Amino acid sequence: MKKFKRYLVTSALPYANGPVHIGHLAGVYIPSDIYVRYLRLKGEDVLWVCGSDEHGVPITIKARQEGVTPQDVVDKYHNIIKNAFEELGISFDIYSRTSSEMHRKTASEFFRRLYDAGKFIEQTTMQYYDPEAGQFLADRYITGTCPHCRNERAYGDQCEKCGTTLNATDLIDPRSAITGAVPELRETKHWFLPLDRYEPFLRRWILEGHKEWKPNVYGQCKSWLDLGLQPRAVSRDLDWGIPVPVEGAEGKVLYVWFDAPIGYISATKELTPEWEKYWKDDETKLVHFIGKDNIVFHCIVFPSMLQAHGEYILPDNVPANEFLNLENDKISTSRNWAVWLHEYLQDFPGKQDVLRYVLCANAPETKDNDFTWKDFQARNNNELVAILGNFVNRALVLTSKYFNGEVPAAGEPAEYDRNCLDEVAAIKTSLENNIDHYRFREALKDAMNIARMGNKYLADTEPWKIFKEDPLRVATILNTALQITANLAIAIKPFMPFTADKLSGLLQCGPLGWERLGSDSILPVGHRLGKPELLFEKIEDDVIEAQLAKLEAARAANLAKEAKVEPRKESVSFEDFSRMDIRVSKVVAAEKVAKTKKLLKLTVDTGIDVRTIVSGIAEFFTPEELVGKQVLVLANLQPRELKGIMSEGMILMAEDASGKLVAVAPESEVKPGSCVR
Ligand code: B3M
Ligand code: ZN
Repeated sequence: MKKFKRYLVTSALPYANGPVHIGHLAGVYIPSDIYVRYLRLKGEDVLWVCGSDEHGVPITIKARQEGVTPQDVVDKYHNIIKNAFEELGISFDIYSRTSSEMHRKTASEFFRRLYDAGKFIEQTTMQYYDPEAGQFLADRYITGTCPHCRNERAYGDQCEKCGTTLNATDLIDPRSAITGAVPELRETKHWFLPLDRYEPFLRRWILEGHKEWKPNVYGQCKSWLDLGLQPRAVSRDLDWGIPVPVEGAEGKVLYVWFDAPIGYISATKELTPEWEKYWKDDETKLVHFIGKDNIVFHCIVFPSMLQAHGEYILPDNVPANEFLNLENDKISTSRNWAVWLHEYLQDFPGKQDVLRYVLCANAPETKDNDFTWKDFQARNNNELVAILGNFVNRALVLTSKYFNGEVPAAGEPAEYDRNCLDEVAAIKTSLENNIDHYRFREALKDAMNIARMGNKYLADTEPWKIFKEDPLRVATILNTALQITANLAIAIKPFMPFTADKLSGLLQCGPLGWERLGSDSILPVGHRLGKPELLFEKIEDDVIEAQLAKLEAARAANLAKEAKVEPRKESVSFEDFSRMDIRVSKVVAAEKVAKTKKLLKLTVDTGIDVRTIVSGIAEFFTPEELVGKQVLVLANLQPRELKGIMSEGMILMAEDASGKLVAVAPESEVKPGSCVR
C-alpha cells in the first residue's frame, strides 16, 4: 500500500429535505467516523469534511408541500442533521452546507473555468413547461401514467410502483405537479459535460488502476463504462440553486449533482487556509464514503469534472456500501419507514455507542442487510453487556476487592498469560489491516475479540477461587486482565468513543494513543483505578416492543395514506370468522323508509327464510334497481330495531374512502342460502 502524507476524507452530503436515518449511518457516516478516528489516533494528518446538500428538486418539492420557502426547509433540516450527528459522536472536522456563500463562489468558479476552457457542449432540447406556473418542469414535477404498469401516479423520472426509470416524455397523460396543468414541450438550452470524452481516462484510471476497489464499486463502474457514457446536463431550469454563471442563462441553475461534490472542496476551504494542500497534492489520499446509489456520481461524473478542471487530485478509493433495510422492508423517508437518528437519541439517551456498535456489526458492506430491533436488543444484551461490559466489570471489581483498586504487581507470568497478551498484539495487526481496507465489521470483531479473550481468560483462571491459597497468582492474573482492559480502551475507541472514554475514566489512565495498543504494560503497578461501574445495561423487551409499535403505526398510516384504505384490523381466529353466517340472498322487495334519507326497507330471501332488513343505502340505490338482485347478507347478526322496524341482518357492501357503496354479489347466479366462507 502506498504511504500517503495526509488524508482527506469526505462523506456524502445528506440532502437537507429530511432527517438522517440508520440507513445513512450504517452506509456512510459510521464507517467514515471509524476510519477517521482511527487515523487521528494513529497521529495521521487527516481532514474530514461533510455538510448538507441543500439544492435540488426534492427540496423545492418539500417546500411547496409544507408551504414554506426552500431556504426554510434546508435551515430546518440542516440543523436537525447537524445536531444529531454531533450527538452521535460523528466527528467531522467541518459540517458545512451548500447554500453557503463560499460554496456558491467555489462552484461558480469551477463551472466558469470549465466553461471558459470549452469543456461543455451546449444543447437545445425539448422540455415540459407548465404554462400556468410559467416555468419549466423538472422530471419530478411531472406526473402521469406509467407506460409499463399503468400506475397513474408515476413521476417524470421514475415509476415508484414498478421501479422503471422513465423519461418525462414517456408518461401517458402528463400533468404538472404544481398546477395540474397539461404541460407543453418547449425548447430550452443547457450545458452538458461530454462524459463520453472521458471514457478512455476513466477506463485507465479505474478499470486498470483501481482493481483493489470494492467489487460492488468496481463492478458498477465497469458496467457504466461498458454501456458507453453519454453527455450529461449540468444545468437545470429551476429557481433554487446556484445560478449558471454565464450570460444568457437567466432562470437556470447548476444541476445539484454538479454543485454538490464541489461542496467537499468548499467545505475544506472554509475549514483551513491550507486547503489546497489537501486537494492539489498527490501525496494526499482522498477517500469518498458514500452509499451505492451515489457511485456513478463519485466514480464517473465528479472525477471527470476534476479531470476537466485539471488542478485536483482524484480519489484513491470510494468505499461505497450497499443498503440497510429495516425489519425486512426498504427504508423510505417518504413512507416514514425508518429509524430516525434524532428520535433514537431521544428514545435511547446515553446509548449512542449501542447504535454505533449495532450498525457497524451489521453494516451492509458487501450486500444489503437488515436492521431489526430484536437483533439490536440481542447484540446489546449478548455482546455489549455479556462480553465487553462483563469482562471489564469483572476485572475492575476483582481488583477493587482483592487489591483495593490498585494495579497489582505481576509475578512470573504463566504461558497462558503471555499468550493472551501476545494475542492482543496479533489482533492489532488484523484490526489495522481490516480498517485500512475498509472492512469495518471485521475490524470491530477484532476489537471485540480482545474482550472475548479476556472473558475466557478470567473464566479459565478463576481468580476468585484461588485468592486464599495463592494471592500472588491472582495478582498476576488481574494485572494481565487489567492490561487487556486498557488495550480494549484503545481498540474500541474508533467504534465506540463514548464507551472508550468511560472506560479510560474507570481506569483513570487518561487518553491512550494507538501506539500503546498491543502493549503488556499500559497500566503501571500501583496505579489507582476508579470506582467500578457498568459500561452497558440490558435492554428489556418492552423497550423493543415500543419501537416495533412505532413502526407498525407508520405502516398503518402509510397504507391508509398511499392506498387510501383503512389500516388492517386486529387479527381474528378462524373460529371467530366461522361464526359469521354469510348467505347469498335475493332481494324480493324494496321500499324507502318514510321520513329518512338513507334507509331502505328490504325484503330478502336468505334461503333459510324471507325476512326484513333495514339498510342505510338509499343514497346509492333506488328500490327498483335492487329488486331481483343477489346480495350477501350477514344472517346471524342480532336483530335490532330501526325507525320502528325490526331489522334481521345486514347487507354487505364495499365502501371506498369517500364513503361510496357498491353491492357485493356472486359473479353468477347462486341458489339463495348458499354460504360464503
Ligand atoms: N445528497 C445524495 C444522497 O444523499 C446526495 C449526496 C451528495 S454527495 C456529493 O444520497
Ligand atoms: Zn410503472
